[in-house]
Amino acid sequence: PFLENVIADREFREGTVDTHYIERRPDLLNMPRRKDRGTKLLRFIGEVTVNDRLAPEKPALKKPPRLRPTPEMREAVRRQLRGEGPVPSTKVLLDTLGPKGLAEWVLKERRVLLTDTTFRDAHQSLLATRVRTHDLLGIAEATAHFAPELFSLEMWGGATFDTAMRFLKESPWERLRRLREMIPNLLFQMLLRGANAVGYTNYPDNVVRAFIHEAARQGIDVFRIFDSLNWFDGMRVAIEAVLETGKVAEVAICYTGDVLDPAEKKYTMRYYLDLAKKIEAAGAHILAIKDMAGLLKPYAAYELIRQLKQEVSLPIHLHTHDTSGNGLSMLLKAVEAGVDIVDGAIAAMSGLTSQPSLNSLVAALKGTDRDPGIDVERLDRLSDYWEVVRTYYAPFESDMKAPAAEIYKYQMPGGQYTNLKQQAASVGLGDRWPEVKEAYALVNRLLGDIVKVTPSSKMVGDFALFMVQNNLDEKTLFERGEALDFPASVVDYFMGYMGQPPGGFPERLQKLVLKGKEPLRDRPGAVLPPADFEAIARELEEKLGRPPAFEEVLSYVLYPKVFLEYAEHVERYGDVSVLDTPTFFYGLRPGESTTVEIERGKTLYIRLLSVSDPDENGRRTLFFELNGQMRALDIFDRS
Ligand code: 3PY
Ligand code: ZN
Repeated sequence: PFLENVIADREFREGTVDTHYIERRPDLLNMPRRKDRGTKLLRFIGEVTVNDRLAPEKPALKKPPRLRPTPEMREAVRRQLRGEGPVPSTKVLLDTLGPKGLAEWVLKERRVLLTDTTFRDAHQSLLATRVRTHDLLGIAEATAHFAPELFSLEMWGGATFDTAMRFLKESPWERLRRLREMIPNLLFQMLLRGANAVGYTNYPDNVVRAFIHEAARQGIDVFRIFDSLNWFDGMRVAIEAVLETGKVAEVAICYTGDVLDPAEKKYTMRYYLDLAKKIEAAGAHILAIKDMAGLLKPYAAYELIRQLKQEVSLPIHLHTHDTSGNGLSMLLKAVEAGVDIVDGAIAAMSGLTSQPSLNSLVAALKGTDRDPGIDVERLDRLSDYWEVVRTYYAPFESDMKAPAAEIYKYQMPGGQYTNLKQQAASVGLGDRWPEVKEAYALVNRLLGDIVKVTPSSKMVGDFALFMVQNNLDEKTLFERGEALDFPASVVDYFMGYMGQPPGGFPERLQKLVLKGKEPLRDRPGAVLPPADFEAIARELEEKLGRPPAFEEVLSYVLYPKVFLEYAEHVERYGDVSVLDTPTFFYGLRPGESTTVEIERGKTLYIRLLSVSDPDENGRRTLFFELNGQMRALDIFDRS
């Protein structure tokens, strides 16, 4: 089996193996994958069809247009990859010039450079992070060829890492590798929560380091690093690790408040300029302004970018959310002030809590001296694809229909604004949403006005729900707090597990929450015992019954329970990422069929013929056709 596995292995066939190949790939020692993949998939489809479909009625879903690059587009990308031609590949620039050279190149570009967030933040913000690898792969080749002028694709990290395993039952690592294969010319960018990595709490330093090294090895080029409290120490280890990899350390300042508000005492221009200088001194290659809630207003953006440009010499990359509807005007003012790179999303996945539309931005800048030089027609074709694919995810859409200027008051990050509303509804507070928003603002004030972004924003959200559920206001919180058990995230926060907020913790509230427990005053990463990866690999081998790959050890360290449940799902149903999204979410109806490419050149044709009524034990029999053969399957109906 070992030789068979090696010969079948993609890395081996491509001839990219190095001397650590065998050591890195213990999975090659496993028995050949069981040949019953078809049966496992039928079982999964059966379960979804009978029990787990997202909606009782399957919506009429169209197939997305298949976008094929023209021969000219293919030639242009081939030239890019050879380092020739009018439009350089940013990926080739990084690989040849290194991160500093790339940053110098960015500074010299007159055009404003663009990052497309469609593969990560756009769907995290609009569709609860549910977009599947299958649909990303469906547009990957076209994206590389229709928009080769992009600076980068943000396509990994943030909430996508755990969501992939938790809800989509697919491997985030496999997503990265497969996209990398199909998109050789664009920089891949990820969002990294500093010492929280892609999680919700601080990890030991060696975990953060190992995660970054593995992500870099597997294809991430640009690491956007932030700390959820703008605590510089919380980013230090991550910055150092990225610098070791030779990839781009893009270090972020999270923007909050209103820098032009004369009443602003904490998050002032001086605050941002000082933090930017610290980031520059730490060796960052790019400075990011991460406006996660869309609070940066157009004229504030102009002033902020103008002054940052005077005081730091790094390229500036601006990220925002369009919740207020002012996103595009804000980006235009930032472009006027000299911002180097900005984030947007493909039209059909833009707007509201997502990023402003790249298509609109490109159209607005056409013919100006900072024209991004991208063909808007081609972006529109990419949007045609997303317009159809987005309909598959309809159950994850929020009911937000119009821009909300109230975001300036409530300050909730893009994804959270709609998520928290659903969370409130799920705990029976649906009709008290206005109170939840007010509580969110109140909690922020009680905490001393903190930066709110994952994970600190989740904590504020949990705290706000807790206030409303317990009918608390500022006064009764302190009167009754002794007797109340605060949400786990709130306790974690006051314990210092998310780091230290600028200005410290409000003491009275901290005492109330911690009830005598001693909080950390140091960096959690420095006091948490380092992960013993070898011992963890052995422990995981026990559980899986096979030696794990290193990436699996990392997934397990970051998300033990989620990873094990995912691994169990794979064991039971095989790799379900190969299914098309309508089948994955809604199953099949009698008479419907689907084709599944389980590996290159190996396709299963599956048709559901009929579903019986349940027998006295609640079992239904499903008749399938699998590559021309009849298959019957019993599924217990849990309804
Ligand atoms: C994340 O951390 O997932 C974010 O998108 C923060 O804005
Ligand atoms: Zn964002």
